[in-house]
Amino acid sequence: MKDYTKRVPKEYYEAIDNGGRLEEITYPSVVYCKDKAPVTKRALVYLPAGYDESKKDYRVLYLMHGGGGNEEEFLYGQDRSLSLVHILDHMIAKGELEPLIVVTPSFYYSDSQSALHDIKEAGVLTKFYHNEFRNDLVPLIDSKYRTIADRDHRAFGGFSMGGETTWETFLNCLDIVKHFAPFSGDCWIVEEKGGATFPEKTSQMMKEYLKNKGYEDLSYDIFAFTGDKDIAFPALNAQIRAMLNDGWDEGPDKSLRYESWEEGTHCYQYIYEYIYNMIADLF
Ligand code: FER
Repeated sequence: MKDYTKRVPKEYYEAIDNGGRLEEITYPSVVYCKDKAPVTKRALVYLPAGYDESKKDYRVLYLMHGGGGNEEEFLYGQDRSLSLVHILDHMIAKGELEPLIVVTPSFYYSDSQSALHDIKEAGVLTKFYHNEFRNDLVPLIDSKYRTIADRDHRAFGGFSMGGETTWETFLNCLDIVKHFAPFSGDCWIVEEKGGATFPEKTSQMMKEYLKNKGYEDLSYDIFAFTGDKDIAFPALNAQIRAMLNDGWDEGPDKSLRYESWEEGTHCYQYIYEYIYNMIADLF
């Protein structure tokens, strides 16, 4: 059994010379959950060290923030005191992680301020986000950057409401993404925090949903991670247990891995520990 309990080395939180760099992109989209009004969206793009000098194509990991967050949150934490960029730089420099592109978008849009503090409203945005991902963001990233533009080399992960977004992306975009990393967030296909209230029904409805989309034979790789002191633990844990009982980890090239970090709570400090431990295994 692989050990997923290693701590991020302290020095990985410091900047290195010749690390990767960030670009900010904006792109046209529409308000998919409401009136299809045009909006301009924003995302940050991490280009690993060597990107500019090489002619290589790179894998892409999309990472979605949680409720009340924004495009920067996943890279710097809720209070901006951390840096996932430094951790990635160190891992890549040490050869612990193949260089990759990381994209951090947002499910919020310019007029969605009320959803910043309303989890129900945020849940509508996370449910609809896959439209923007498929129609607007992925085509842009694949045209603007040197990506390996296929499902085997695309991953989507997210924290909390970004975990919910990850499950919705799994259900709706399995044809274009193979790897998924829901961190501390359950799937709200049945209802808000339905992973806790209706775990079996959540698992069954997800199966039905994939079947109706014609995705039931597609391979996938889900690596869920949370902490046992995380507010999302009861929901995600119950959902994953139900999914494992339902055989989601069985079948050709279908995998569902799940880890829970001792004492882990609902914040990026722990999410970075999870990423440090599992990202090289994700894809
Ligand atoms: C969950 C528990 C909490 C979850 C999301 C939250 C998507 C979000 C809490 C917040 O933003 O306040 O299981 O799953």
